[in-house]
Amino acid sequence: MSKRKAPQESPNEGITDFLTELANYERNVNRAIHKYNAYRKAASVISRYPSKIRSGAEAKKLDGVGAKIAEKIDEFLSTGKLRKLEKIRQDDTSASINFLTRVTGIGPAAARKFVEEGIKTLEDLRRNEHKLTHHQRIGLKYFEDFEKRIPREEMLQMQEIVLKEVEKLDPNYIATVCGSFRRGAESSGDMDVLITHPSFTSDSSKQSRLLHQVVEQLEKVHFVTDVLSQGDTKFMGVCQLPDKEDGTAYPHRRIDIRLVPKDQYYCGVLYFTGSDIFNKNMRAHALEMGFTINEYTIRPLGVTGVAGEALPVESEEDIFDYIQWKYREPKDRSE
Ligand code: DCT
Ligand code: MG
Repeated sequence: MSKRKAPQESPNEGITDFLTELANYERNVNRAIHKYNAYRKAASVISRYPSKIRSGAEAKKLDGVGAKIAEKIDEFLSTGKLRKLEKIRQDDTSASINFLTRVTGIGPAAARKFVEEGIKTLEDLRRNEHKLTHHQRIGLKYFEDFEKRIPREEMLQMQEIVLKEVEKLDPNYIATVCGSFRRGAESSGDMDVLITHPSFTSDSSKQSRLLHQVVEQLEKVHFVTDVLSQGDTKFMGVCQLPDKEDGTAYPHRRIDIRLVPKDQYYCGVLYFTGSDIFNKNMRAHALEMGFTINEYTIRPLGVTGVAGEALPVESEEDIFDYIQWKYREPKDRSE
C-alpha cells in the first residue's frame, strides 16, 4: 500500500493537492477516517474533471464534493492558499506525526507515540533503532527508495521475474500482478501479487508451502532482498531488479504476495486490482442488488440482511454478472 499518488496532469492540481494533504492530515493526525475518505473521494473526482474549476459552486456539482469542500475551494481560488492548511503545517506535532507515517511500518498510533517521546525526524529514528520493530527498521533503511514511484517499464521487468520463477516451481500456479499496475498505471507505488494453486481451495487444508516456496525461490534469485512480515498466506517484503548494464542499482521496492484459495482467487484479484474508490463503489452497487462482496467472496443477502453461502466464481466477469454490472476492464476501474 502506498501513500503517494501518481503525478497527475490535471488542470486542477492545486485543488487536488490540498485535498490530499488535508486527507492525510485527517487520517494520520486526527485518525478521522471518514474525513480522510471524503477528501480522497473529492480529490479523485476533481482530478478527473477535464476543465479548470473556477468556483466552489462549480465543483459542488460533482458527486463527492460537499458544501464544506466547496467553501475551501473558493478560499483557495481567491487567496491561493488555505488558512486551515497553513495552521496545520505550522503545527510541529501534526507535521511530525504526518512525516513519520511515511515510514512503512509506522502507522498513526506509533507515529503519535514517537512524537510524544520527542522522536520526530529520520535522524531521531536512526538514533532510536532499538525502539523500532523489524518492519519499521527496514522502512527506515529504504526510506528514500520507498518514496519513489516505480515506472511501468520496471514493473514489467519485475512482473517477468515473478511470473517466471513461479512457473519454474510449478506451472500449475496462477499468479497475477494486481494494484495500479493492472489498471495500466504509468507508475506504481508498490507491487501487489496474488497467487493461487488448483490444489488449494477454501475446503482443503492450509498449504503454507505454496507461499513459502515462492518467497524462497525469489530470495534465491536475489529478487526478494528483505522480509517485512511473513505469514502462511501473506508475505510483505522488499525486492530489487538486478543491476543495470552500466552497473547502477535500481531502488529497492515494496512487494506484497498473497496466497489465496482457488475458489476465492477472482474476488481477491478484483479487490487487489482496485482502485480503492472503485471497490467502494462496486460494493455499494452490490449491496443495492442484494449482494455483499469482500476480498474473499460474493454472497447473496437474505431478506433479513444475513449473508448466505459464497457464490461460485470462475472469473472477474462472474462477479460483475451477479450484480448485473457491465464488465469493466481494469484500466477503467479508477472509480
Ligand atoms: N485497496 C482497497 N482499499 C484500501 C486499500 C487498498 O480496496 N483501503 C485495494 C485496492 C488497491 C489494492 O488494494 C492495492 O492497494 P495499493 O497498493 O495501496 O493501491 P494501488 O492502487 O496499487 O496504488 P499504488 O500505485 O500507490 O500502489
Ligand atoms: Mg499498489
